[in-house]
Amino acid sequence: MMAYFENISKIKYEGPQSTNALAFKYYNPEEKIGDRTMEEILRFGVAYWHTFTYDGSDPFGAGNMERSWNHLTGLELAKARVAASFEFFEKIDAPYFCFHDVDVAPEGKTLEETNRNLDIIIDEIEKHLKTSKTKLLWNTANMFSNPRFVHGAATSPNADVYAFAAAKVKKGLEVAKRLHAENYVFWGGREGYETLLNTDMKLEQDNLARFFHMALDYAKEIGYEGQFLIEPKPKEPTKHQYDFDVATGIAFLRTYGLEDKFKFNIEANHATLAGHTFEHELHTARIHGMLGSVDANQGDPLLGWDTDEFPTDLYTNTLAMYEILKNGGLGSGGLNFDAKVRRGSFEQDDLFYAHIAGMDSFAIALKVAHKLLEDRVLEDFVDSRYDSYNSGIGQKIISGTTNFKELEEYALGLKEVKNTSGRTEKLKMIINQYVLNTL
Ligand code: XUL
Ligand code: CO
Repeated sequence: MMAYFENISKIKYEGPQSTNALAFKYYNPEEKIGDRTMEEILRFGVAYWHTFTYDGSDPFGAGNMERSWNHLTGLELAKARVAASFEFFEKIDAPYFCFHDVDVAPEGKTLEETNRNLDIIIDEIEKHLKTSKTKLLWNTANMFSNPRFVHGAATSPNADVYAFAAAKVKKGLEVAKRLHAENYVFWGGREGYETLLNTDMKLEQDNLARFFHMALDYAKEIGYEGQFLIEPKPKEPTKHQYDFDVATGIAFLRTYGLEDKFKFNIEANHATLAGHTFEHELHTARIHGMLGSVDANQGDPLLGWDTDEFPTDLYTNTLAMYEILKNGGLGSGGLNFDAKVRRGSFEQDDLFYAHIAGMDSFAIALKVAHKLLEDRVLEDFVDSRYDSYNSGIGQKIISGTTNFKELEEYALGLKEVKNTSGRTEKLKMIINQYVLNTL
């Protein structure tokens, strides 16, 4: 069998003192953090599109990624990428991967031809899955790249496009069932609007909900039991996307009676595009019991678009892992690196450095977050901050046994209202100490 990464052997854990750039310094899959191993908690996934399909092109320049499969085209290229991907998964020790339909197989001129191509490649993937430890975290349908989706897919004003989108998701669910995908993702790439001057927002949102209901019905019909996930993003490519953020997504799901069937796939860079922190989105999903999976990446504060960088910010990752641990883990979800190497990092080895950087960063974050939780650093502070609700008038508010009249009477009887400090800086200081001292 041809080796696509022949100069790289399996990446091993060598510990924090190692100077080998092609080794894990902190990610030790077997190491136990609490009662589970790092591998079990982190559930890393490789994003097929960024790692095997992305060619480095941007709006100002052509593709420049040096890849050992670049000389191939069509189905031969698609097959080579599958072989390369499983070699990569084994060498980087990734338990999961994710893909869009068009990442793995070339689109044909017709839907039949596209599906035929997909079947050929899914056969290949299925063969590899039988012998590989790597599993499919999720798959999805790309309903934003092809020009037919210019006005959206399930929110298109054109019913023919809607039908086309349905056909793609139908096929996607069949693939998910066949490959035992643990989740199925909906990211609404162009499900939104450019201007209200030409948009019937109510009809578009109703149609999107109808689409989700039909997807659920079909999954039930074929016996696919993976978790359905919505991946919020506020904008890009569309000016305003309907799945703006987790809170908007929850409102949408509840409006249309879908809230029990969906959870969220939360992407760090989408959170920041929405004007939130990564942890805000994770937290919001968590407190509503809807934290499903994570697209682990980071944006660039100086740029402000979806740069999809590998997540190396220890502070942010720590606060993300804190939410994930408080959630009891990710269930059927994982940490999918929806991240790409920078255009300047065009050599093939950079794919390994990038994943090692992301995996080590999250391993550190996991350790720090675990220790923070073990020591109840934030828990105890937050508990004491809300202590006024444990007795007296606070307890009455919580138990719903008071009213405005009684509260007014209580307020009139107060001599002074005394607040205490929120201690933001003190808490940040302590977190820094944990980041530096935990390892
Ligand atoms: C785009 C994005 C997608 C989804 C899957 O910003 O994140 O790649 O993760 O469609
Ligand atoms: Co994503």
